[in-house]
Amino acid sequence: VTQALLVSTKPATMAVWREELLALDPTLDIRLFPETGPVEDIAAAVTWNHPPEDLYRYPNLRLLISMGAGVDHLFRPPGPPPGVAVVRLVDRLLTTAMSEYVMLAVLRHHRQDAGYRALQAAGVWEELPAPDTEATRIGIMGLGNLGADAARKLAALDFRVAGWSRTARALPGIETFAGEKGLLPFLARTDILVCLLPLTPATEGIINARTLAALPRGAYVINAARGGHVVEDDLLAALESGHVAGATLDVFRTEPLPEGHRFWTHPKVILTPHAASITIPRSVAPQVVDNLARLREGRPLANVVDVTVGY
Ligand code: NDP
Ligand code: OXD
Repeated sequence: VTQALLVSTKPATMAVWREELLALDPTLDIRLFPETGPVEDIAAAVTWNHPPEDLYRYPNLRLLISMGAGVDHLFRPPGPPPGVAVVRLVDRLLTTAMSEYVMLAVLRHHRQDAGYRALQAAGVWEELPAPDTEATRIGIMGLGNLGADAARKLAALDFRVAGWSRTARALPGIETFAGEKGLLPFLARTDILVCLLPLTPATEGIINARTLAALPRGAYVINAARGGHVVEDDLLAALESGHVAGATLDVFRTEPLPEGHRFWTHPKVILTPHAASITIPRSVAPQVVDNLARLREGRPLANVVDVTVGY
């Protein structure tokens, strides 16, 4: 029987994926959406922001591979077809890039870059108060592949780092909090909040008026996870009142961020276009080919998503 792989993302990116996958396994039968051929042929799909209901058309689909670390795009209603396994990407380059993004945002805030740029623009020679690294408390929401790496690297810079996860985690040199019970104590000790959570029903809107109010006054917020984690009006209100000093945002409820959205021109917001960490097909193609071989040979899949919790 035919065991074809459906690839679906932006057209230009699909061609690159095909090339990288075929370079590793020339026997792969690859179909670029929407040119699927007979729907019965499709055994697996590697996708990004693919219309979720379309995946119900392939009666022999057994494996869904996210083209990113996040899988929320696969869980939009109606969600993945029942009985289809879901895997995601875990990649060293993706992790390194995310930690760089977080460190850049942390250091830019910590070293008062905006203040010094404004002084330079005004031609003013003046020093701002010296930052105290060991007294600066960073709190990372999500201690998974990305959060744990960022935590370790920020701790190596001598920041005081804590993390929050769903289940209890132990990481050397990092204070850890878990679950609903751990959330408010975690926020209360956090000067710089970093969100690296997956977007699930449990984390939707988790950065809201209640949680922002639990941060100390003058805290800074970095969201590089998903736009759905932030209640945008609540963050804007906290920036307005000065309770939150500023924010670095890579992800938004609507992407691209609509023209005229307040974040575009907000003096306390630094934004990037969902570019904190970009999947590089050449880097991740080996794990995709490996998972396809595991599927064919009936071996356990790698980087499996728990479809009952959505990450
Ligand atoms: P992981 O699945 O490895 O880690 C997720 C972490 O979040 C785990 O520590 C998990 O807890 C924790 N978590 C999940 N649900 C909850 C909850 N309800 N309460 C508290 N903690 C929770 O994911 P990654 O680190 O690989 O990626 C994280 C996210 O980053 C992705 O889902 C994606 O949305 C985003 N991302 C953004 C990119 C960008 O360019 N902006 C690029 C790549 C990813 P536990 O340890 O107990 O399981
Ligand atoms: C991802 C992303 O989840 O790019 O990998 O956002």
